[in-house]
Amino acid sequence: MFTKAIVRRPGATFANGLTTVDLGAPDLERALEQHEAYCQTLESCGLKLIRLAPDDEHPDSTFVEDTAILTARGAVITRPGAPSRLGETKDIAPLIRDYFSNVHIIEEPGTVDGGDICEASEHFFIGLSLRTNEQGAQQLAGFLESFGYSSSLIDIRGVSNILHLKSGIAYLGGRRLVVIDALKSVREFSGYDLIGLDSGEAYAANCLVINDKVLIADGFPATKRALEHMGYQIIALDMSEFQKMDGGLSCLSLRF
Ligand code: CIR
Repeated sequence: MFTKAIVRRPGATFANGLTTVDLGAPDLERALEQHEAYCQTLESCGLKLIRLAPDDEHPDSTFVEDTAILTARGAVITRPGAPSRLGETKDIAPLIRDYFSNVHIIEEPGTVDGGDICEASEHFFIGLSLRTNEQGAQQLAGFLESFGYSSSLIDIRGVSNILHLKSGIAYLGGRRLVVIDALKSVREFSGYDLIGLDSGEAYAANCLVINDKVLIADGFPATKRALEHMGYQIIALDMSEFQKMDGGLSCLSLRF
């Protein structure tokens, strides 16, 4: 059960952030509205929000998920894989220490982006990507093991169109994973119930379970229907401006 989340509004430089998609420049006003709707949704799910002030020096800093891995037994401050994002942990680290007593830090030459880390109950899938390297993944696996969790590495470096592991999968609880086609045959996912996505709905893979609700991006009707049919209570949120910057629902908060 989550009770809190850290969020950070997009700063004035948001449109200067990194992106690999060709969807046009984001509109800051719309991004701010969408961010506020996201925050209000988290509050409506019972979370108390810890709101960091916007950070114009780091255009991608609204994607707070990439700066830490928060678990019930301890936290890990990451070392983001994009050089322009390295400074983002500066404000996050002291805040995490206020709430967690067991805190580790990914050290150079390791890099880890939180978007590559998918918690599935007692097990963690760690994506090896252009952002999370092998040294970072090994350091993280060791920290998770010290917390009593198992983990496995999933190499997504050859998978096109996803920045992070969680751009392509989401854990819904039990043995259920939402997964894009390109990751369906990953050996580590055998033994899970895989929920596929209709063509054209791959972006909806980044959905987010918040207590008894599932947040999904708006505009993906087949995914919404399928999840509702399975009994989930869905909240659909407009994510258009964050999608333009390669971001999804999970990226915008650190839940604990
Ligand atoms: C980046 O490229 O780092 C940002 N524009 C998007 C980060 C998205 N974060 C996430 O999926 N956890």
